[in-house]
Amino acid sequence: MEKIVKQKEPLVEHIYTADPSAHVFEGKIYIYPSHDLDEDIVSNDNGDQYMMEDYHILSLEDLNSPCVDNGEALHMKDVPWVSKQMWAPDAAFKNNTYYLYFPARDKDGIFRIGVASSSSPAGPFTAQKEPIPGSFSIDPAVLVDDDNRAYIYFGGLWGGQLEKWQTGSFSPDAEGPDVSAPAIGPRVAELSDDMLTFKEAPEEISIVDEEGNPILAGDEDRRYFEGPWMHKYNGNYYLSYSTGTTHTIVYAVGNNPKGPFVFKGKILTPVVGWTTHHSIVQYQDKWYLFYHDSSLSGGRDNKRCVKFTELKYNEDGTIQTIDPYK
Ligand code: FUB
Repeated sequence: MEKIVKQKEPLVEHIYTADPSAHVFEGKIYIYPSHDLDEDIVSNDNGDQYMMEDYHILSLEDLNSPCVDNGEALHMKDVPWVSKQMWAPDAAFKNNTYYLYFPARDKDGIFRIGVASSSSPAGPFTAQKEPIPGSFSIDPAVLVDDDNRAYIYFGGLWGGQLEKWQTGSFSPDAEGPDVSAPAIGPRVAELSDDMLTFKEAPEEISIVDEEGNPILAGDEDRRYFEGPWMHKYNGNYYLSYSTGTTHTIVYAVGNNPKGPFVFKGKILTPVVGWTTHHSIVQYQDKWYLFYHDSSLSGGRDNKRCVKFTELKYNEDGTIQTIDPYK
């Protein structure tokens, strides 16, 4: 049954959804979420409970319309290199084409990032036969900048395997740095003009405090964990992300798409469920935060639901912290 979606309520209830990447395409709001399976799987630190197999793209004609599920847009059976776990995707528009970027484990169990394309923002999408060469880890987010150059941000700790790439190649037993060492940063690479490959080797992003000191690995209230998002506000680049173990969405600001970014504060306090994952989008003259929680399943980590709420800036460009339950 269709219902008008209210702020801080699940966008859809007929399937479990998570990791919403929202964009305004062709005047509508399109949401690119993960699709959680309705299965009871015991949670562990490797993320084995997140066994997603396909993507359904949601859309809102406007903020007073029912949310539409546009059906299956891509399934892992149609992506030859994928073995399992199609995690948090994002989408971008360039070259008159819509691109879907998605992480998944390859046949060796290593997370890679794939790309698929479509003439419609709702799909269906056709995937490239191989992952993006040189890609690794999870949670791609793409910014097409005002000069039409596109950047992909990605990376996630623990099940997302980012610790295992510190030397530049995959070390299956590698662990994170000492708590007193700089935290591992997310990665950024400019995309090639055809949006299908990296134009350059990915670089590690530096997130620093107001004094310019790197955020340390033991600073779990501020260090990067997963789920990067990049948006621009008043000409500045806002990198926002999940702190994982402390369950908040935070942000850092810079004047270059590759950073460095200065840590600023908290956008979203903890939600029901272990993971927190978001996107930020301008629609007409307001800004919105899309996020998820596990309220629809009564708190099951791997059965989440996508929601949205208005996001407000202060006059100095800082973002007002949102409590998802007030
Ligand atoms: O949905 C699977 C994983 O959980 C995502 O890739 C992470 O960001 C976390 O939300």
